[in-house]
Amino acid sequence: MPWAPFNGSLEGARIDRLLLYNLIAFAIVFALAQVWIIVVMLRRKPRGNGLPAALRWAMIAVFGVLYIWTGIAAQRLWANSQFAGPAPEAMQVEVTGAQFQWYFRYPGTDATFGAVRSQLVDAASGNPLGLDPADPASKDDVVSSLLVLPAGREVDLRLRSLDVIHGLFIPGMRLKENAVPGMILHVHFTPQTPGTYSILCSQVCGLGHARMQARLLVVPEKQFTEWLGVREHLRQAGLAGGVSRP
Ligand SMILES: [Cu+2]
Repeated sequence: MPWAPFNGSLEGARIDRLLLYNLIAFAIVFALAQVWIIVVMLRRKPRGNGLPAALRWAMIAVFGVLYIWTGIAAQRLWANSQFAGPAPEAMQVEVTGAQFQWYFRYPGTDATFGAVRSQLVDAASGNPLGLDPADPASKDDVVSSLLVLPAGREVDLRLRSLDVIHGLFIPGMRLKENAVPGMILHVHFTPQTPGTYSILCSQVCGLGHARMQARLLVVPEKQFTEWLGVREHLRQAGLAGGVSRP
């Protein structure tokens, strides 16, 4: 679709295709309905009992099938992506929405997210997520305001919110899921094409909602490993407390 943002994810092509089919199907229905309205208006006098019964039933059947197909196709696409679950080897990244900023957390070499405590949340002192220093698993967690992902690898995002409902929206990945306080929601996708993509908030979450934006950087695997390695090193050296700027 030429009017849609560039799609950089593996799953996006199927979503685009479904959107296009829906658009074509309903554009045809819309055009036929308009033609029919004009024909009826231009007819001088009513003829018989309107449409022949066979034609009427045929139209109902065609529209019925079309509506049911639309519903099933969309449901299958959504269910496949949501309920099938990510592959076990998918990369884990945590996304936290807060008024008015996105934070991205990588679990580090131990592959375990450290404990977070709401009492410890303090963005000014560099701990915006409230990482608990007493938990050994939190020592190597990397928190970034830039989402960097390797191309061609499936990512399992866990979404959290620190305050109100936010909506993680990455148009270039055809991805949208809410971040709800008190819940952890998962969404998975596979970024494919290296490049920079916009990350927005799709829920009106307060006065700063419009500037709640971030960037997704899709890079080759090697570059990603280097980037994460540097972040982990800085973190362990105590140079980057909670959050590291890109
Ligand atoms: Cu928001």
